[in-house]
Amino acid sequence: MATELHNLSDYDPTKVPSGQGRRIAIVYSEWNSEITYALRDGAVNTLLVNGVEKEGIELFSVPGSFELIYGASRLVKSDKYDAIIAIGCVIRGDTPHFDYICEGVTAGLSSLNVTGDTPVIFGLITTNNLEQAQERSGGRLGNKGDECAVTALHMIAQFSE
Ligand code: DLZ
Repeated sequence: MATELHNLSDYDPTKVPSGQGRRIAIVYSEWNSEITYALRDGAVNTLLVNGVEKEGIELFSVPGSFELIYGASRLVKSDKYDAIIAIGCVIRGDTPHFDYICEGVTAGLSSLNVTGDTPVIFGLITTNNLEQAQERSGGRLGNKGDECAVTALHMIAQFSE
């Protein structure tokens, strides 16, 4: 029996905390930019729809997903944001490089959530091919950027003040 896949843009708008007055940084990678720009734009749009002001959203690009760790770390240390969304896309190739990047980014972003005082939301898409990434960045499975934005608002509401 096939597993039903979750649509990443499917959320109950009545249950999303308002983002009014919140400050959110999005750090996104330029690798696979067709995908990461769509994820970034999805996150921005969902934040705006849920009350975050345009001035409350700041965007930072880094070359590749591996650099999301340093980028997010600097943003955590700045203490300027209520949440940070890290967006990247790693597509499996012919070598084990995929595994090293995925493991590195996952460990790096995870450690920021343990050591820092700002939630870092995991917006890394890791897929076997471009089609799977397209499906998750505005395609038939929604947009992971939307999911990250909603998650950020929940984390802020739960743990701030
Ligand atoms: C080198 C590399 C490769 C092969 N693939 C990807 C990828 O699919 N997605 C991604 O975001 N970045 C990739 N990179 C770049 C690394 O993340 C990193 O920028 C370089 O190894 C330099 O540190």
